[in-house]
Amino acid sequence: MKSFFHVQDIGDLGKALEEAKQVKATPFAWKSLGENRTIMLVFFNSSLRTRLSSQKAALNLGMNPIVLNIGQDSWKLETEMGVVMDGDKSEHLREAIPVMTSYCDIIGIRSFAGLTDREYDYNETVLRQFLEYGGKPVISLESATVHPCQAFADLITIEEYKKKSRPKVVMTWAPHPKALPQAVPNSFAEWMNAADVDFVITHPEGYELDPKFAGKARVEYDQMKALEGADFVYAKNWSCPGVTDPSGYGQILSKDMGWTVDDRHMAVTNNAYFMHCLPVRRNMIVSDSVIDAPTSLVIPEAANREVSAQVVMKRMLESL
Ligand code: AN0
Ligand code: CP
Repeated sequence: MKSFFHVQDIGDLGKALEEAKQVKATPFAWKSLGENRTIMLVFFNSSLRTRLSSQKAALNLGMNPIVLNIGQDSWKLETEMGVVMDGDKSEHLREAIPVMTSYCDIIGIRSFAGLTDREYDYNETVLRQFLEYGGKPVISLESATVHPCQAFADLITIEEYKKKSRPKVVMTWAPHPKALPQAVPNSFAEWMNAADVDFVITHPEGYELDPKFAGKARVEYDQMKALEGADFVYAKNWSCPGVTDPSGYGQILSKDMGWTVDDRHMAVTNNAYFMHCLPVRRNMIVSDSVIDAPTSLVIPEAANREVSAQVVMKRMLESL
């Protein structure tokens, strides 16, 4: 595997889930696979789960992880080509990338959407440069438009907890005070469309996801109607994807607290499990009562980030 951005990169989902089960049961069984191998984990943005689960997954495989926080540990990096570098950025990505990849076998990058230039973000401009100038396998640790390690962990979690072969999974938009990227909902939609689930997306008008990710998923604008009979409720905020109105890209269109997932919403579901990728703002995205209920999966879901990361790194090591 040369890159891990999209669901297609993992191949057959049934096989990937089976491998995830094995990795979870015997995490240290491939300890020699990563011997004398190094993974570099590069963070342009904050992280708790991704940095820790990726380091742990690498250690399980016997690999050496190196973590770099851009701008804090390193020089500030310029990411756009052709600019006069007379500002606060001391080094260009064009040099920094081949330097970083000269010290590692695999590289993972967290680089959030800027949410100002839709084309720049949706072309995955930063990640593409790592592919082009790095020459090493690249893992998106949430880039401008995707968060595949999260979506894979979400699918593993659904597989573990589902009570019927084809559960109803509802992804609902929820309010947030700051404009957030679409990477998490984009990837979740992409992975659910590829999985054997009855998938429904609900959000206020204007929040339509890019068709590349929403695919054939059913969109229901009435949140309560969407949630009826759900087996899994996946909450997430995202800013305007700019599909229907490109000028709205990255904007907050609604702060309607009626969309906060609470007991009233969960009451119409099929005693659904609650999921969120974390970090979550309590009583904005979800009520204390719902996230603290026994049906909340947020902790096992986060724990599965170690499993999804390990399967991806294992596949990459096997193809080096
Ligand atoms: C980020 C996002 O919504 O993309 C990271 C989620 C994993 N969330 C925040 O910045 C709060
Ligand atoms: N879910 C997730 O990616 O969390 P972090 O931003 O803390 O890594």
